Amino acid sequence: DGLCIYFCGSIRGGRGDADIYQQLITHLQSFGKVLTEHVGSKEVNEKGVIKEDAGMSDKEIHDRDIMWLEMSNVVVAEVTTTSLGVGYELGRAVAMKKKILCLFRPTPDKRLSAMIEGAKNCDNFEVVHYSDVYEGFTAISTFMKTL
Ligand code: 6IA
Repeated sequence: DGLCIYFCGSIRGGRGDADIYQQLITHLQSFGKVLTEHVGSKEVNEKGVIKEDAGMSDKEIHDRDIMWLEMSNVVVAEVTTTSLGVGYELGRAVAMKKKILCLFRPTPDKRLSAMIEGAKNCDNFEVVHYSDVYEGFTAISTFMKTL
């Protein structure tokens, strides 16, 4: 149907979880259109873009992403790899009153920012801790049913 999904994941913050982003994006595509498919792309590393988006200035990237965020009905963020851009997108999405799901894979030496963990509420900001991508799929499916 016409559901627009904005997926957030680290780019310049580090591409260590890019494979997970790609799998979560593929799962999200069964619920609607993912506007930010490139976040999972193997063509993107923290230095830049090999193919797609090449030639876009940072201002063009920012303005297009904010436009997509405004168009979206739901925001799903993988927040395990710390990213300023993802944190910024989440803050903007809260201000736009979007429905938000954050997915975090805890490890003994890593805790999620209090500004994300603590933004959790019963209404439109959900934080789910998960351990493997299949649990991530389940969290997404459960969240999508609440829309
Ligand atoms: O601070 P980060 O780069 O980790 O921010 C990542 C977040 O910002 C993602 O959720 C994206 O939605 C957005 N973002 C950051 N860079 C880009 C980009 N190209 N294209 C689209 N969205 C982006 C930048 C490529 C660059 C590495 C040259």
